[in-house]
Amino acid sequence: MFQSLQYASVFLAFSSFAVAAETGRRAKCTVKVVRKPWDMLTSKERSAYIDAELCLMAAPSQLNIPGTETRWDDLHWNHIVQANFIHDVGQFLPWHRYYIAIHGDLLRNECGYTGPLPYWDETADSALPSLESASIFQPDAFGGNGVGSGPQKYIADGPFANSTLHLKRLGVAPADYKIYRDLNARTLIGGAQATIDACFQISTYTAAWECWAGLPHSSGHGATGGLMVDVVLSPGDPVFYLHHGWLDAMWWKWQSLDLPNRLKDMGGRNIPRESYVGNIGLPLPGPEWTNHDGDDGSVTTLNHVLYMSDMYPNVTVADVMDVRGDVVCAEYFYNDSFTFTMSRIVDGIIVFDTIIS
Ligand SMILES: *[C@@H]1O[C@H](CO)[C@@H](O)[C@H](O)[C@H]1NC(C)=O
Ligand SMILES: *[C@@H]1O[C@H](CO)[C@@H](O)[C@H](O)[C@H]1NC(C)=O
Ligand SMILES: *[C@@H]1O[C@H](CO)[C@@H](O)[C@H](O)[C@H]1NC(C)=O
Ligand SMILES: [Cu+2]
Repeated sequence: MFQSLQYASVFLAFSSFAVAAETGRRAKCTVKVVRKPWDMLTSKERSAYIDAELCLMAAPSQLNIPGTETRWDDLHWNHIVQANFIHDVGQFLPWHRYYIAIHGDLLRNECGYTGPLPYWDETADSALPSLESASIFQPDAFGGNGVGSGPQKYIADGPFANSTLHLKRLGVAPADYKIYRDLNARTLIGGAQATIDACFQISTYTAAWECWAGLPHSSGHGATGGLMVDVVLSPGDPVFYLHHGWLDAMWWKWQSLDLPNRLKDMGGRNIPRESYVGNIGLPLPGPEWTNHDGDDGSVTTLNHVLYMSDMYPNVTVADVMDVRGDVVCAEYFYNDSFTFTMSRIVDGIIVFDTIIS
């Protein structure tokens, strides 16, 4: 039996399609924001993306939170303040979907970026002998490995070598610090085809989210190392958005295998395991979160509230289940070996529908 995947699509080697300049978050989604692997961006798009990231790091903070100096800090804050509530729980994938969407919105709305949003094709890079040769870790991309012999190896090349972060974990006084990394190719094994195929085999969200949150998620953090292995502070490294972009692309591909069911399939605990938060040095979330989570019981539902401080309004999990909807308004392009059999034109882009046996 054949199942038509209406929206799985592939980017063709044509680079001359237009991308909408602005897509309002709460406006109707008319022209979707294209998301694709970093290597599929043109060199002009890549440098425009880097410039927009630097713009966010230079733009003044608009949140009234002690220690925030830049827009980058504002974004960082959202992850820091609820790190013990957005990991190891059912809202892990939807929350991070919303988070990377608002990051993309800030780039577009506040820093004039009009190109595609890149993600890290970790399946391609999982075969590399060393991450030092990965395109994203080159000096014209996100810079390379951290250097030095201290416990924190600060990156020394690339556009973010001098970027200054300010926020630390809750309860630790804000202070200037730089981005640190410790590349480790071996740990990118979580992107390997066999590993992600195991997650694609699972048919319910309740089981699948734990699979995606396992090796595929943890290995991108571990492979980048340094700041990226700090569960609280990891979004300080701009590579975070490429890693979570990839994870979100995988979740969407998984959803696309059975859209009628998987656009509504939610679940998982809504309070993390005590051992999990204990391991990352955090307390269990208190009533400031649990009293407003939108769920009646202990299971994450479509009503679960996704919170982004005052930067963006609260939405629910239901609002982000479809990446083509008004909140996310995205279209994913994949570099893979699906069989493409039919084509059609959507918003000026040639899209190949997929037939899977
Ligand atoms: C597509 O994936 C293949 C195999 O993983 C890789 O060799 C190639 O560089 C990728 N192409 C792009 C443009 O990302
Ligand atoms: C970072 O600062 C050093 C020392 O001032 C300078 O040589 C280098 O060009 C700067 N790099 C970037 C990307 O701004
Ligand atoms: C948004 O969510 C937060 C955290 O759950 C909650 O404290 C706040 O009251 C919510 N805001 C609105 C307007 O519902
Ligand atoms: Cu996170």
